Amino acid sequence: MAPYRCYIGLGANLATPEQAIRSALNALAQHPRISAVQCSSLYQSKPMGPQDQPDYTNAVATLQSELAPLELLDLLQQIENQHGRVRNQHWGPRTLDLDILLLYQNNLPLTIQTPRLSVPHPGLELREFVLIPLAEIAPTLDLPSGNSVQWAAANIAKNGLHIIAHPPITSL
Ligand code: A4P
Ligand code: MG
Repeated sequence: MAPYRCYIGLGANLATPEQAIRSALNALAQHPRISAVQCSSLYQSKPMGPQDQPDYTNAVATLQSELAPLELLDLLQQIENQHGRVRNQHWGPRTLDLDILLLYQNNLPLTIQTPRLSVPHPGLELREFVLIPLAEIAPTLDLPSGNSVQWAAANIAKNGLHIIAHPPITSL
């Protein structure tokens, strides 16, 4: 089975968000069936959804995975749970959220529509805190709309999004 090239959105806005994102990246980089983890800078963003919650720290990472898509989702949810994730309010505050944004196999984009997993992530092109970090690591990638990530990132309202830290150390 050919490996998957995966793009993962990371977000957190409770406890110690930057630490949660760094620790999640380490967990991914150390997994035996994951390699070549690379991450964007860390960004601070205004909350999308309910405004009575702290600002978010967001980043986007890319990695190569031998895990099938649902196995990858299981792993991401396990890492969320290890970081104290409690699911309550939709779009509410969270210690760690890991979303699969895009998947490629043999350089071809995959479309997945199952009750547990929608890929491409349906919110992908509407979120400045996804597009701008994604453009940092994969500017020439084409989005489901046909636009390049670079174009979409340049044309979305920034909503105060700004870099707060260099890209975390990554595996090769
Ligand atoms: N699921 C389906 N497709 C996917 C996918 N591609 N990746 C399912 C990951 N999970 C996927 O997610 C609910 C279910 O989605 C999972 O069980 C999985 O089977 P969840 O994380 O448990 O719950 P949620 O919060 O209701 O939804 P979701 O989609 O994670 O929330 P969002 O849309 O990511 O929004 N503001 C800023 N600035 N930055 C943020 O990162 N994040 C949110 C959360 C709100 N506001 C934000 C941010
Ligand atoms: Mg999620």
